[in-house]
Amino acid sequence: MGNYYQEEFETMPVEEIKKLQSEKLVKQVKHVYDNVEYYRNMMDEKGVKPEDIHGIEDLHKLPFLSKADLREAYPKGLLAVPQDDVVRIQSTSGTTGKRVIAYYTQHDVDLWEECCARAIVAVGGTKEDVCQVCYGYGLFTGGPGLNGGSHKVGCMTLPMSSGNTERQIQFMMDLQSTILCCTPSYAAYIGETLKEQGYKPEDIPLKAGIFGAEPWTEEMRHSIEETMGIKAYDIYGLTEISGPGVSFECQEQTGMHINEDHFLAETIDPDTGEVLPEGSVGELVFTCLDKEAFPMLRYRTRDLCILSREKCSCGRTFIKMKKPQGRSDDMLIIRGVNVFPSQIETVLLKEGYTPNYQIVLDRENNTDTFDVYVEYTPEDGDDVVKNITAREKKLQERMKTMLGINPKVHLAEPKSITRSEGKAVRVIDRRKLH
Ligand code: DLL
Repeated sequence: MGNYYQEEFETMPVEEIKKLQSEKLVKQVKHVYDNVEYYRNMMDEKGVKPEDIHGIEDLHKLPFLSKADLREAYPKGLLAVPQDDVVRIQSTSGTTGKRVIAYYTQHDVDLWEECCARAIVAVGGTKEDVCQVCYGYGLFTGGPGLNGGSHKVGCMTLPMSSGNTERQIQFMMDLQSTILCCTPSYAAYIGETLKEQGYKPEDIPLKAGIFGAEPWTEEMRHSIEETMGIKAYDIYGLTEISGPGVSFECQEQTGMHINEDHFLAETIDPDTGEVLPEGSVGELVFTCLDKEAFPMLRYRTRDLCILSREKCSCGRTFIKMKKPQGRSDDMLIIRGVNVFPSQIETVLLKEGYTPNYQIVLDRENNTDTFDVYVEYTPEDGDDVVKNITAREKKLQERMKTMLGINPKVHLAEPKSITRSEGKAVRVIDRRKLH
């Protein structure tokens, strides 16, 4: 059994959660229909009225919202309350086109921060902890979300934002931070810098990390845990739905509990839109059950993952999502084969390399070229110089087995690949330029 921030909800029997979700959904659909012309038109087009929604069993009748809708309704077309009720916006950049702007009433901010507080308590956080938040602050939701959650728990909060790694380490040591919140790629960088400065895991005051905002593998988790002597937990979220804390990991570390009293999750077949049974890989779709200002209904995230309601030893009853396997739009198609950057990360870490890599794609003679740059570690230095070709060949073979196609692997000097302080840039796709 674990610690909870809001035990009444986090451990609510599943039947009761579903009842609560049904009640909230009926009200939410009416709120959206009455206040958001854009979605009202979509419902009218589909021939659905709020009266047709009696509970979660009717969810499938509602139309999906997608990033394209957000773009079309930009900037305020999906706002569901008068602007005077809005107290905050957050925003995220898409890969193409306009930014997403999400709006919050005070109720929405509280709800979001409570979700982040649940995540902090789930990793063992209490008011005695010192929580160092090095997600970016500002428009990005990472910093403000975890900052608010940390306040709610009563931790001493260090609003560091990302970057300036020397200063991060100085504050960590001087103030004895116990919980670190940042992207996993930045955590790996902080860990690498600590190691270079001569700190051993037992010298580092941290006990836990709350890492998310980008895909990362189990291998990367183990590598960070070892370097820093901590437990590394996953946290997931997206700006459209609120920010970090849509789901969070508990001490079991086998997937993230979705805050189901606020966010209703489905997985669908990304091609047909058909709702899939729990346990199969599909695109995650979320419905916000009680957000006021920006209440997305059936929002397609593009994230691919599996939902599972297996009993959890932490006592939480919320459904779990497995680590997202990547976004359907991050998937690379190289010479016709589907490749996720996370597969490459898995191979590298298994073979004893660091998670510092970059994939470069280009086209030559109408064929895709596929190069993977991988750093060797300073300790490997002499051996690499002697055996570079053999080492590259071995990695290449391992990747071929995992991916089904052959990349060209280049071992690069330590520190030659740019480090990330936020979301890592793993792929440079020059094919688009031709
Ligand atoms: O990244 C919110 C966040 C901040 C989550 C801090 C966790 C921690 P966006 O910038 O809108 O919001 O990006 C959302 O990032 O659809 C996923 O593709 C990806 N993502 C977020 N968390 C994870 C995770 C924030 N734990 C998009 N694992 C999402 C894999 C993640 N991908």
